Amino acid sequence: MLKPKSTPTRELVNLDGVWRFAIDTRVDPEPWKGLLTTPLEAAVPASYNDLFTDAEIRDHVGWVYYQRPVRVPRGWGDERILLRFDAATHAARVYVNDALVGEHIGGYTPFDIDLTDVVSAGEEFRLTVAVSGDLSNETIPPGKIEVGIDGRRKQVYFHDFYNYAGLARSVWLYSVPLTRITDITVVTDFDGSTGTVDYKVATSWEREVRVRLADASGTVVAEASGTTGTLEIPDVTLWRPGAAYLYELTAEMVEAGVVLDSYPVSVGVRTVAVRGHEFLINGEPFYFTGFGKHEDLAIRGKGHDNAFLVHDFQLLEWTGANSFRTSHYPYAEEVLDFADRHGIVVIDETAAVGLNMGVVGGMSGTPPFPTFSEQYAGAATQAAHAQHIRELIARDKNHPSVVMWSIANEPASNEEGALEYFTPLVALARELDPTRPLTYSLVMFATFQNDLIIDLFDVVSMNRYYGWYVATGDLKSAELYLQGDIQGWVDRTGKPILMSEYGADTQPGVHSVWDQVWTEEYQVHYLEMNHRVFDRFPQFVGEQVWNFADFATTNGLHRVEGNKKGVFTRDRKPKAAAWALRKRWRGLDGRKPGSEGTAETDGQK
Ligand code: GCB
Repeated sequence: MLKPKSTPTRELVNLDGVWRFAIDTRVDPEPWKGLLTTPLEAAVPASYNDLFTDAEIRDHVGWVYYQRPVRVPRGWGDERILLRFDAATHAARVYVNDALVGEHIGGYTPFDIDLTDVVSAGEEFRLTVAVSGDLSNETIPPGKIEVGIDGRRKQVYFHDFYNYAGLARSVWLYSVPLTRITDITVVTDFDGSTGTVDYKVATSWEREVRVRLADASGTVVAEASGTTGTLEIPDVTLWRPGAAYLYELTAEMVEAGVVLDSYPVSVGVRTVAVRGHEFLINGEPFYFTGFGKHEDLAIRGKGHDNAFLVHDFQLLEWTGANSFRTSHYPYAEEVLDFADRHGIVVIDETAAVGLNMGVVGGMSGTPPFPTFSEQYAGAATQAAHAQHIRELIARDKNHPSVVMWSIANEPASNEEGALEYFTPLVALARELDPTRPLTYSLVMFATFQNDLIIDLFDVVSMNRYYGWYVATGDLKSAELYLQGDIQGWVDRTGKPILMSEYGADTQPGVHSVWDQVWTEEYQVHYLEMNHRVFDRFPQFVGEQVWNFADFATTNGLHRVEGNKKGVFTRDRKPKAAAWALRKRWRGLDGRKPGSEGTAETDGQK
């Protein structure tokens, strides 16, 4: 899927700003048929939940409406006119004036609506978008709506982060030529100093296609024609973790010497593979350091914010992190573009979080009813999950930073039905992208003895909280549990093993000379204990701490102002653990994890 871009043949208008806003219980039944009768306005992009002081809006179940006037540029008479939502969480219905023009389900992937037949160049129309944050067994992530003792509908879900909803990413009106490029796919490789870029260009009509590849200085290094082919780059500069290098591939559709459409994509030449228990980037063993993150900010909720984007990447570099996982849903595309440009490695995760009734059973892990049943994650959920995988790979397949797909976070992989649920989804992901390894993050009670699906996947990603949820405050026992757990996975699988979550809630400013939970010292000692164990296993390919920053959680949890496992606070102040990680990951304490080499004497760039 091509993102809206300004090219010699395409134009775009950004529709971000302040839109009229209302919840469905406070407007007429068909509010799109006129101006929204509301005193409220909402910022776009932003989740709507924390914008207002009204609790009824924050936890609203049902539709909300956003509305604004839009004028089509007058020069677009001979173009196709498209509307792009980078995300509408979790479902949207789009109206132009009085008419429904399109719908989409899935809160973290973009969608287009073709308005060519319903709007006119130079004219203004009323755009109304109904957005629903509701989760059910037909959405990913799944959830269910319960009616409370007071008759109120309440959203229930099985992940801890707050269910922010709304238009959290940008909205665009854009033009494309009538005869146009509809998709571009690139797959890269290299042999010695020669790089190769296999490309495929899809078009709306059969026309001549030309492709050229320019290096970072703009010099054209390879050219080809045809909808598929291979470009060769002599003396290639590879895209490497920590040393990004991007070429630009421009595809053109041509008729009688006239360029009908032109579209550029960034290309990083790199390979990814799993060999035995190693994770290879460009044929070299790679050790992931970094975090599970969230899109989560005060007031904006999951609203994308470029200032935080820049600052978060600065903090990644400051800690020496080389990677992160897009826990627990695909992030804004701007984030992946930034990672491509700055050499940060990404594990790209679907929004399939909470496929686990065992979580409701607490530490016993005993589900109140089976997870993989029609009552919860059944055929409809699986179909939504498949569609989500299609949309994720369509959007992110060309990003060099993305080195692995995470198909789910903490599914009930130990429960009956897991294999039947995941087998077709894994097959689908492999068919759509044969080049990237697959993983899923393992919940604590999915053990090496009872997990049913690991054979489908390439990398074992463990979420483990020994010393926090198990052996709380007892790091000596925790160390033994962790050692035995990892050893079990090593013996069972022989695959690369990654710790995709480990962490301890920490209130900044709380201290102790003893190992007491919630103190800054405990978080540091907890991480040190984990690292001691990881370093004993050559099969270990990485460590991603839970979490980069503190984040908002759902109302029904016993947490104080959210999840405090961040090594940074929600406003990005370092806790003691951030300094400890910086030491380890920058090699300042003697050895960089995953390296056999010596200490970096000066970690500061
Ligand atoms: C987990 C989940 C993550 C939670 C975390 C926690 O296992 O994957 O979403 O936030 O535990 O802190 O409880």
